[in-house]
Amino acid sequence: MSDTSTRTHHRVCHLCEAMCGLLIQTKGDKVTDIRGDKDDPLSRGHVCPKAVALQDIHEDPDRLRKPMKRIRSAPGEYQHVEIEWSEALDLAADALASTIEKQGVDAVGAYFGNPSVHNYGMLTHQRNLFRHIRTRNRFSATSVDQLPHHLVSLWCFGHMLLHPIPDVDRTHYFLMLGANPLASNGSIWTVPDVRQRLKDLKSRGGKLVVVDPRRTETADMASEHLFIRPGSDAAFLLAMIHVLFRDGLVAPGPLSTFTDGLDEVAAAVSGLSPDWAAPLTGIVAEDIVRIAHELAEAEAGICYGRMGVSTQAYGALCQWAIQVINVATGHLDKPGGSLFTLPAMDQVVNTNPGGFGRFASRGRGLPEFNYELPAATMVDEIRTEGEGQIRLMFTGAGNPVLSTPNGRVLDEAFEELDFMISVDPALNETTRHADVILPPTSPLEHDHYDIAFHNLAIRNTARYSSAVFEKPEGALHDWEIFSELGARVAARLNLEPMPTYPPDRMVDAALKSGPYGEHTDWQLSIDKLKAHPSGIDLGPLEPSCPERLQTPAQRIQLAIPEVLADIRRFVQDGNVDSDHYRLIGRRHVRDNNSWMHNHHRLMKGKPRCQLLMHPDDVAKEGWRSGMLVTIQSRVGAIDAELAASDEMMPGVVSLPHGYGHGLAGTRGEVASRHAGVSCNDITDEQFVDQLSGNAAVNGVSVRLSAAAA
Ligand SMILES: Nc1nc2c(c(=O)[nH]1)N[C@H]1C(S)=C(S)[C@@H](COP(=O)(O)OP(=O)(O)OC[C@H]3O[C@@H](n4cnc5c(=O)[nH]c(N)nc54)[C@H](O)[C@@H]3O)O[C@H]1N2
Ligand SMILES: Nc1nc2c(c(=O)[nH]1)N[C@H]1C(S)=C(S)[C@@H](COP(=O)(O)OP(=O)(O)OC[C@H]3O[C@@H](n4cnc5c(=O)[nH]c(N)nc54)[C@H](O)[C@@H]3O)O[C@H]1N2
Ligand code: SF4
Ligand SMILES: [Mo]
Repeated sequence: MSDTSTRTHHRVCHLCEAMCGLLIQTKGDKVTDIRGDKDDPLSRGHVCPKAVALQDIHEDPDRLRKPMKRIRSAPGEYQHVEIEWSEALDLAADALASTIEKQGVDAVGAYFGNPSVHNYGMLTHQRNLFRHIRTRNRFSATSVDQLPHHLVSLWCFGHMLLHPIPDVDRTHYFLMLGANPLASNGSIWTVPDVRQRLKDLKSRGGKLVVVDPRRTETADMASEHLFIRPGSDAAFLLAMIHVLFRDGLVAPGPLSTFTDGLDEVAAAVSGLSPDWAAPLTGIVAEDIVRIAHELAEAEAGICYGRMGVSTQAYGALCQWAIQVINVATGHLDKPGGSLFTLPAMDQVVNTNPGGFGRFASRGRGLPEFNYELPAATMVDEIRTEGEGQIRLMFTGAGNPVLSTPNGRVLDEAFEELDFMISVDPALNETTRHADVILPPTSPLEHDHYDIAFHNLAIRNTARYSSAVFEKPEGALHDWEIFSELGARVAARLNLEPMPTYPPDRMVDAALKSGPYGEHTDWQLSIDKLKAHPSGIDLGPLEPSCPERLQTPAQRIQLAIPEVLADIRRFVQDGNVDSDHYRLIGRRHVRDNNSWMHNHHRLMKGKPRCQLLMHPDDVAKEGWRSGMLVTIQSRVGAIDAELAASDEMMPGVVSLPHGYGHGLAGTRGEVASRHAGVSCNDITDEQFVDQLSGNAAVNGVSVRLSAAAA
């Protein structure tokens, strides 16, 4: 007889970076309630509206439960049919092995999406397959997102994962650019209940200043909001640095004993005054001077920038300038400033520091980072003939057709491949091209430890979640799919297979040997975390430099030659073209990139896939809200419904990404009723941050016209 008792499970929400603690109530095999866990030392009971989607994902009738094989149903027409696991794994392994044998390892391309970082089995076990496939054609969502952060952390602090984390609970002044944590719940900054924390900052007399081309939900609650012309943040930040030097505000304090390069930085910005920056940014010189003074003079202050300043034409330059400001003002490595974490499973010690530019892409010569090429050039590597051309594509937890620039062309290119394999629970815009889809268990059917995001959290805590439901018979976890496939490929290529341990055993070993492990009073282990299911508080972030730095001499390096050269590129470029509109993105608290539009509870309410435009611009064009406009870029055109909004900076329009559902061969009943259009059909794969290769999905130059009836 099946178990119908009511139980309460402790669980971490893995959907975004905030890692909220949950209490999930179940009766038999049904979820009956999901709420915040007040005893979680990090999230203190907070949840956002997406938490309930854990149930919706689990129960989604469109979620794949068995592997799918694509068959031709008529000339040019395909359909996916269910097959058994053994057949699916053999099919995938045969294709991988024969591609490698016939065309070489670089003929295999791989793309990993954002949820792969939220899934600990995927993080630990990708290697079980890819150690046999050391292809140069690796891509991921990193290069449509936070690549500039990694590059700057590698250059300045010596490790791509050593990111300064805003200590919001103890700060007095917070300068935030290109981030909207009230919608995103924070990024490269694990900060559950960010709204309350920002409110608290204001009520203790502190100041929040938001710089964004849109008056976002976060800007709305800020002490001050400044519109900035998309893509011009580098001018604002460089002029701030100029003011710090000019007005004698540079005071690194204890950092000065282990910081190199401030003099070179001073020389590089000597001509870049606020008067130079004002016409580029749209921010008056007096404001730039005042904000530089306010931040420098604050007892503890933060300069932080995220997506909006990372996925733009000068993303790496912006992220570098932000860290220069934190160092120059002495706010780095100080309570109330930005500090490095010391997580229980320390990725900075456990992973390689990263590397840059060791090889370049064949097609466009874009640099690798951490053995990955920029996603913006994936299509070139599929289409450029010759040695190293991708013939087989592997995707894991990604939807690049909707999430990478010029996705429409990528959609076509996937159809030109010899073979495609996707590890994904969805039959979506990307996986519809796959010859084999391998769907993992649902999140509630496996355990979880957040390997990635404890490294980015505002407090050091540790929390392990057991599976809520047992794994259905015959199903495989993500990590098992990688192990099974790895073993099969190894057998076919006569290679040594990798030994397989479940991820909890790997995490257990890392916890025991980590900074709170066996040699400390904490004695952290998986067993200890199981005995504390709401998590263990390991304390606030502490100053940790220079010891924490991973640069060869444990010194902060600011004079990065590549960046100094990029300043000259920026100054020459100027980045003003006033007769076009600039397109930027937008997130909503009930969206999660492209993959959570199939859940009714998240899709209720006003339509979201609208083009926001300032009312003066709407009037100038002689248009009105509700009409369809055509948005045309270099690569293509889409039509979207117009909505006038004084949230927008004049000259700038905003459309969310992740829409464009309902394509032939996909499965998603609710999503196709809220299909929308994909803004990445018009973002430009040639428009990248030239320094890092990161896609510039913000600040795209577009022309608008009334759509034909
Ligand atoms: N224009 C524009 N484009 C953008 C952005 C933007 O702001 N504007 N944002 C960019 C950013 S920050 C990111 S991170 C990328 C995201 O880009 P991607 O990661 O490529 O896309 P997602 O929409 O997150 O797709 C996630 C996929 O993972 C699957 N999935 C979910 N959970 C699991 C799991 O546990 N296991 C497996 N195997 N699969 C799973 C889902 O079904 C879905 O197919 O998009 C980028 N693209
Ligand atoms: N609800 C929800 N939460 C999410 C996600 C989601 O899709 N939905 N995605 C998750 C992921 S993968 C990520 S990476 C994070 C992202 O987290 P955030 O970076 O906080 O995300 P956004 O809301 O995209 O904020 C980017 C902001 O940059 C602004 N912007 C655009 N161009 C420019 C510019 O040129 N200069 C400046 N200064 N600002 C600019 C935009 O108006 C926007 O407000 O969110 C995560 N959380
Ligand atoms: S903020 Fe929402 S989506 Fe993010 S972890 Fe918390 S409940 Fe989950
Ligand atoms: Mo992201």
